[in-house]
Amino acid sequence: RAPFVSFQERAKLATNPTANKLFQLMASKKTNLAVAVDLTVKQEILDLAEKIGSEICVLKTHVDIVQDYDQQFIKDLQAIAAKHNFLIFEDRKFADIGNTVKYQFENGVYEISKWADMVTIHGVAGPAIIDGFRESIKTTGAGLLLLAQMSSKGSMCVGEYTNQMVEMGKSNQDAVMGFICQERLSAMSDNFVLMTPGVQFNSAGDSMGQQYNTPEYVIKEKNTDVIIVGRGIYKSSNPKEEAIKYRTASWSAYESKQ
Ligand code: 5IU
Repeated sequence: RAPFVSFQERAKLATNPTANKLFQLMASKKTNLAVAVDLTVKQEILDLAEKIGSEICVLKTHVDIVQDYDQQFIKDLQAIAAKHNFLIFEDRKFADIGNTVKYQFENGVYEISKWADMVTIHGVAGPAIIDGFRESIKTTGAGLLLLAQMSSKGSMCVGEYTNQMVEMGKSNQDAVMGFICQERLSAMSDNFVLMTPGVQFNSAGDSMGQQYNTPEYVIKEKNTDVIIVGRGIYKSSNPKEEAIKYRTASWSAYESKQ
């Protein structure tokens, strides 16, 4: 395994402002737990964010599933993020040509560029997709997360495609803050944040192709940095208590690598 480098040290190596911010936040708050809040009513999202905000480094949204979305929702979420000190990650999975993703990022109902600290990007369109974000993130300092691997069964983000995504990140280190991946590959340098979805303590998966690993396995064996937990937390009868369990498990797994 690659030698251990602490989040504090990785903050100094970070080439993207949000990567720097997130490494520092994780080190000071002592949490590498991100929560995927896939709820469809804004008040439910805000209530959950308020409950678990103290335990997390990142809250991941799918803003296009919120049935009663409005700009106040974003203001309220940002206030909770500021109060509890976490970042907002819109998992938009942009995939079109640069000119189109620029509109999708900056315009439309959601105006994602105005509020997201980080967004996800597929590489199918080729590296020039990143040019669609460059101008906007120059002012906000937001980070791009490249989808190098997926958790779902039969994912086609594998092999040479994955290698090319890592190369795409390395050639655009100013804009790219890290990767969504299932494992640390040797080519993934320490300036990048590695975030892993498909995490749950006790589940074999779901009926729609999702596959799960435990926090320990992901952080320790697969050597990534952040776990992304959705239903394992937001479907729980006591999300706060469950978030503490995931936080503790993933943080001790991180510390055990020292
Ligand atoms: N997500 C994945 N797998 C991936 C990618 C994103 O599950 O490879 I890229 C998203 C989908 C969902 C969250 O928002 O992460 C996982 O939710 P559950 O923990 O409820 O499965």
